[in-house]
Order: sequence, then C-alpha cells, then structure tokens
Amino acid sequence: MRLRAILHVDMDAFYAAIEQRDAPDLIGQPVIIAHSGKRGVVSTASYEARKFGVHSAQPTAMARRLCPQGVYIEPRISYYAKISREIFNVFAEQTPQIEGLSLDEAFLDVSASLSLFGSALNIGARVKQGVLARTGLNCSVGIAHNKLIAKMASELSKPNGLLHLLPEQIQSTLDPLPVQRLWTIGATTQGKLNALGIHTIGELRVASLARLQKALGNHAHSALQLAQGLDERPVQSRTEQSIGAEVTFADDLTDPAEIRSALMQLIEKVAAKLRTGGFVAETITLKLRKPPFETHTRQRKLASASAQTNALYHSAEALLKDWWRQEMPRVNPALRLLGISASDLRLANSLEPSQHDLFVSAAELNSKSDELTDQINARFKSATKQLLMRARAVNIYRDGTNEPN
Ligand code: TTP
Ligand code: MG
Repeated sequence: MRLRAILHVDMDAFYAAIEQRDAPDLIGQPVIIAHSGKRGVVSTASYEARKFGVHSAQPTAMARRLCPQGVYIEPRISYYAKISREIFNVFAEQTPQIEGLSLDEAFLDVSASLSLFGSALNIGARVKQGVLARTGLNCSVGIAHNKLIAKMASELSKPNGLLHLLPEQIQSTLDPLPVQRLWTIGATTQGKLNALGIHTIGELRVASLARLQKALGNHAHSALQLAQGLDERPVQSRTEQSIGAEVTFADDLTDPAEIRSALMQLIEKVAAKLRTGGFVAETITLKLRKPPFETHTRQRKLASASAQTNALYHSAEALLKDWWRQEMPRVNPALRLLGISASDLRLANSLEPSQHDLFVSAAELNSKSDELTDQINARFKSATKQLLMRARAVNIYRDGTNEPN
C-alpha cells in the first residue's frame, strides 16, 4: 500500500509574530497578545514571554504578574484573518487538499503533488519559503503518512522547524512523550490514564485493551490506536466541510419569538466562525427536532455566498417560518433542538471595500458591523451581551462616530 504524504503547518506564535513583524522594535521582546479588562485572557505570547510562564488562555492579570515588563497588545482578529488568507494562498499553490484547523494551522495532503514537486520534505520547504516570502512570518511544518503524526512532528519541530517522521521513527519518537502530547487526548483522559499508572505514550501503547476499557470505556480502542501512531482520518478539504452550531433546549421552546432569538444566537456563532476562517457559505441548513426525537432538516442556497450575519439570518428565518407553518396546525408545536450549518464553503474574497468610499452600501455596512461584532464577541462571551452589543455596534457605525479601524 502506498503511504500518504501529509503536512501539518502551524505558524509560530502567530498573533505575536505579526505584531513583532509590524513593529520591529518588538523583536526579541516579551510580547503578549491579550484582552485587557478584569476577565481578559491571553491569546498568545511570543517565545520570549513564554519563558516567564505566560501562555494562551491564561488570565491577563496573571500574565501581568508573571511578566510585568511584557509588551501587552490587544488582539486585532480581523487583521490576523487577512494575513491567514495569504498563508492559505501559499498552501493552495502546493495542493487543493487543504484542511484548515484555525487561522494559523492546516493539514495538506500532498500525496498527489509528489510527482510535480518532488519529495514531501521539498514541498514542506517550499511552504516555509512561500509563507516567509509572502508574509515575513515563520511556520513549522511536520510531515508524516498520517495527520496524527504530522501534527506531532510540527509541534516537535517548533519553532521554525521542518520535520519528517518516517514510519520506522514513530515508535521511538513517541514512546518517551507524556500521553497528553497525543493530539486529541485531553486533560480528562490524561487524568484517567495517569490514575492507571500510564504516563507516557509508550506505556499506553503496550497497555491491555481490557485494562484501558475499565477507565476509558468506548475510547480505549482509539486511545491505543493513537499511541501506536495509527490514524486513517482523511484530510478534508474545505469544500467538503461545513461550519455549524446547535442547541438542545432544557425546556422545549413553544414561543416563536424565543425560537427566533435562539436562531439569531446560533447564526451569530456560525457567521463569526465563517469570518474567522475567512470563508463564505453558499448553503444554509436548518435542523429542527420536535419532542421527543423527530428530526427534520431544511436547506436552501443563499442569493450569493456570504458570511454576513444578516444574510444568513434572513435565509435561516425563511426556512424556520416554512417549517413552523407546517407544524402550526398540529397540536402543541414545540422545538427541542435547533441547529444551523453553513456549507458549500469558499474562501472569502480578500478584496476590501475602499476605505474612502463615501457611500457605503448596505452589504458593506453589514460587513463592517459584523467585523465589530467579531471583536466584541472575543471579549463578551454571554449571548445576551452579544446581542445587545451587536445592536449597539450597528448604531455606532451608522452614526459614524466610532468607525472600526
Ligand atoms: P497556536 O498555534 O496554538 O499558538 P501560536 O501560533 O501563538 O504559537 P505556537 O503555535 O508557535 O505554539 O494558536 C494560533 C493563534 O490562535 C495564536 O497566535 C492566538 C490564537 N489563540 C487564542 O486566541 N487563544 C488560545 O487559547 C489559543 C491556543 C490560540
Ligand atoms: Mg501556531
């Protein structure tokens, strides 16, 4: 059987590296990209700052205690998303098989590109050169015959690394590492494994399935597979993917106004994810469950591909209305679960509307207020707050008193 060639590319200290690139006097300094405010958290920290114990998801207040001399910068997500699109353009020059995991991270299946570009290592080097030339930023590239090992290889190679783990090197490389280094093994599973006396990947690899099943149940088999470096999951390129969100209500909803409000919250979430990933969607699907378990789906194409909250909401609401109309004549119409998914994804056009346009179209206005909402969402997690702030964001921009940068 021919082995696949998979690359995992991950930018080094992505947000911090961008800020250092833009202000060269920050190079070599502990730079911390963090939300300010009482409950703000750190998005990321430059490698210089990590020496002080500063890391992603840490409360900003704690980072300030650990590294008071650090340079603290508020994240500029939509700017980073723009740079992310340039990086993904470099990936697209190597292969169409790209699975983006976040703004700064993707799997590339380059199996079919080998005859064109030579070895996988060659392609990895091309990616690094291309990203550096186009953006001035460093990334790390891991290469292997599956996603699990490629991802671990890029982590092991950081920063600015390039590492191809060959099948015969996998066992000896993985065995000494702690189990939590296995991609998809989280803190809970780690705790359960540690309780069994299993700390390293090597110890997990030789553990008996029966013993693992007691602690991990159904996940025992896949944990063993991971420890053996086995992973058959395909690289799923964007067009096959969808972005979605769903909610199961503690009490079935019967009030159309409440259902619409739940729909708006889901749409906000999905639209923000689309924008963060730099996508627009052509199709929207609504999933509706009546108590107890009867599930319906309704789908429609958007008038044009979009990631704008208003456009997505407009289509989803039409689908919801259709469904509700059909359910109305029945006794006690109620909704237990509501889900939204956006599919037929394409890369958003990176062309920005001119900054100097005096006449801003409704679509541009929406996209500006969406951009503001993304920044606000990053700060305010509570759904009610998001809705309130969105309403305010639209007004702020219409007034022209506080234009987004
Ligand atoms: P990561 O790739 O996890 O981190 P990184 O690129 O900053 O550093 P490295 O990969 O070299 O270890 O995440 C990419 C970006 O995503 C990161 O720059 C900031 C953002 N991010 C958050 O906002 N919050 C988080 O909790 C994490 C993990 C990342
Ligand atoms: Mg990264």
